[in-house]
Amino acid sequence: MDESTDQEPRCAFVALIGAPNAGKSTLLNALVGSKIAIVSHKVQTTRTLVRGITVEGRAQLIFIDTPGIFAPKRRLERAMVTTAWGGARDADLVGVLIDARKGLDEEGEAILSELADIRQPKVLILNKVDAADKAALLTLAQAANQSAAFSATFMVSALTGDGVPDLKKWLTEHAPKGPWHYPPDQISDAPLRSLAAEITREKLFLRLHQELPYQSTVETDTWKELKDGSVRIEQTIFVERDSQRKIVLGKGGQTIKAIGAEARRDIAEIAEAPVHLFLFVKVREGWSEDPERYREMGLEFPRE
Ligand SMILES: Nc1nc2c(ncn2[C@@H]2O[C@H](COP(=O)(O)OP(=O)(O)OP(=O)(O)O)[C@@H](O)[C@H]2O)c(=O)[nH]1
Ligand SMILES: [Mg+2]
Repeated sequence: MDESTDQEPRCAFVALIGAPNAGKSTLLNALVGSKIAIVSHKVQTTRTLVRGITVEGRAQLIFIDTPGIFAPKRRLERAMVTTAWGGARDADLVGVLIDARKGLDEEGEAILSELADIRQPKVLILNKVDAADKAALLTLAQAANQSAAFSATFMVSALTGDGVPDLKKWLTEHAPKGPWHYPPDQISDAPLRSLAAEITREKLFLRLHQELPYQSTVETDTWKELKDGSVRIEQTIFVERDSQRKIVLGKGGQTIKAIGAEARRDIAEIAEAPVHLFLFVKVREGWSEDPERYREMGLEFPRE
C-alpha cells in the first residue's frame, strides 16, 4: 500500500444486522473487547441502536448493534425493526449476521431479499461456528451469497472470538478515509445512566420468563456521586400489570433482590465505583403505547 495514503485516518460506521438472537450484541462486545451491549438467550433483547467504538491501527470503527429484524406485530416491535434498518442505511459498511447453527430460514431469507435496497458494501457473517455443523457452513455461505451481493464472507464465533480479528481487519481496510468521530479512548457513546438501565434490563431478561421481559422496561431516575466515591443509583422497572409487578418482586422480594445484586455488580464495573442500587417496580398500563417511554429508549414512536 502507498505509504502516504496509509497515514491518513479512517473512520467507519459499521452496522450489525440480522435476525433476533443471531449474536449481534455478542459480536459487538467481542469486536470492541468490552461489554457494551446486553445479551440474552431470548429473542428481541436489543431494542435500540447501541454503539461500540474501537480503534484499529489508523482506523476508528464504530459498530452499531441493532435490534433483530423480524416480522413485527406490536408497536414496540415495529419501532425496533424500523430502527434496525435505519441503522443499516446510515452506516458505511454493513455486517449481516446469520446464526450458522440455525441456517437460513424464512426470517433470514426475508432479510437477505431486502438487502438489495442497501447500497453500502455488505459482508456476510456466519456466526456461532463453534456450535454449527462444519460441513454445512460452505453450503450456507453459497446459498446466502446467491440471495444477496456480499463483498466478503466471514465465519466467526462471537462467543469464542474465533474469526473476529479477520473480520475486523477487513473492515479496517475498507473503512473510508476521514477523521475519527470520537476521542481515541472512547468505547461507547451511551451515557452511563442508559448503560446502567440496559444492564438491569438484561438481568430481567435472564431471570423472567415468557412475556414478562417484553412487557417491561427500565429507566435510570437518579445517578448521584457521593462524597465517599460511591454512586447512588435509582431505577424504575415499568411493567404493564400488577400481577407482573408481583412476579418481578418475587416471594418476599427475592426476585428483585437477586436482579438488583446482579445488576449492581455489573454497573459497578462500568461506573468504576462502588454502587448502591435502588430498584422500584411501577405498574404503568400501556407503557408500550406511550411516546415518552420510546423517547427514553431512543426509539421513534411509530404512529400506528
Ligand atoms: N454458541 C454460540 N452462541 C452464541 C454466539 N454468539 C452469540 N451466542 C449466543 O446467542 C444468544 C443471543 O445472543 P445475542 O448477542 O443477544 O443476539 P442478538 O442478535 O443481539 O439478539 P437480539 O438483540 O435479540 O436481536 C446468546 O445466548 C449468546 O450467548 C456464538 O458465537 N456461539
Ligand atoms: Mg442484541
